Amino acid sequence: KTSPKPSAHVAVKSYACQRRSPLNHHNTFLTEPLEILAENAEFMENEGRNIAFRRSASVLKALPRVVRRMEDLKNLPCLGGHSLRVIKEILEDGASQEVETTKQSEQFQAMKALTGVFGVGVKSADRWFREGLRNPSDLIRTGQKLNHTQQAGVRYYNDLNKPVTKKEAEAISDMVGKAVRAVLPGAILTLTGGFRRGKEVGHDVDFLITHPEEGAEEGMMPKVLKWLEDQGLLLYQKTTRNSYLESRDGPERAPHHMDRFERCFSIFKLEQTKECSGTTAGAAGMSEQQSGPSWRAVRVDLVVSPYSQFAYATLGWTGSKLFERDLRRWAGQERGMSLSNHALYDSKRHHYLHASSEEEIFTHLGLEYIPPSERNA
Ligand code: TTP
Ligand code: MN
Ligand code: MN
Ligand code: MN
Repeated sequence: KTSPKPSAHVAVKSYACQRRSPLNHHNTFLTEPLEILAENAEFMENEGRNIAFRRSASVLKALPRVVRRMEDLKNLPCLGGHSLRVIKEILEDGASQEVETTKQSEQFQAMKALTGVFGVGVKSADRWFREGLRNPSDLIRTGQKLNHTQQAGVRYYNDLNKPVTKKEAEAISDMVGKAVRAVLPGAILTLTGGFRRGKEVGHDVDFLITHPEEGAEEGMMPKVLKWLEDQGLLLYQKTTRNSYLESRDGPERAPHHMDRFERCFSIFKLEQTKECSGTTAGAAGMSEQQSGPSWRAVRVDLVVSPYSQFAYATLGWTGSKLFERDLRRWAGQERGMSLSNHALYDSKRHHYLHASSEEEIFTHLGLEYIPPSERNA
């Protein structure tokens, strides 16, 4: 038998779904710079590099104490050469030259500003950047052709880039709860996303809606939206119909991380109390915000799931994104199973595994249960 590891070295598992990642951890001074490099790689559409830096940062989030020397990183998984160089530089010099240069770069700043517009992805942002555009005002000034989502994104740019507080999320939760119960008594509303993981602020508010009677949830979304619309609570909405059954094997199959639930990307009009409503300085084309300092715009995601898939939908929409990614990777690589936001399929035994709670899904996957507050990978 080999002697036990010196206690200074903690064992960290290599899949994020095998680790506990609390919201507040000890190594923000390392994870934030690594995540800047990840984001930059995302802007360059370098997915391999993006995920490598995200994984490195995530491993450091699971450590029980501050990293002080390179020695503290011995035996840790997922730390590639590039990440190690960055960490070493921060430990020795207090900052990484590469990270500082990236943060200052015109391209990084422009991509951040342009992808910060709701409805604008990396591809459009990159095209605009190469045409010399740097921020949302440039889009208006040069008369770029924008779709409806992007128009709303520009109009509410300032508000949508202001963090949503837990209190605001609760206020919206009350509104959505009322709408849901009004159109379908007995319906269940669950807060998902970052707020379910215990975050104090978010970029949006995510909800999952279901009803214990299978099928009763069908057709709910338009009714909920109409109720909210009639109350004057919606500034923007775009619904996507459920297409799970009809186009499962169709040519336009979504990437595996996207699901086929009926969902709505929306912008809510949230009345604010006096002390919360700071002045909203509007950039070009965003003047609508100035007339209404008594309310703010908030991004809200609504998803409707049949009761039979509710546990999978809840797990899938709670995040974090890296936690979800590793759950699917674990299922495939370690269990020969296929996990989606709808179901878990055992590819060896050729059957679907039913689950009525998240705990059951972890059990099916042979994983220790990790509560939402420790999925902040
Ligand atoms: P987000 O709302 O994008 O992220 P978040 O709530 O973790 O963080 P933030 O505070 O910035 O809002 O997504 C929430 C979860 O939903 C995320 O884990 C991934 C999942 N999701 C899907 O499963 N399918 C989708 O199509 C989208 C957009 C998200
Ligand atoms: Mn690396
Ligand atoms: Mn969210
Ligand atoms: Mn969301």
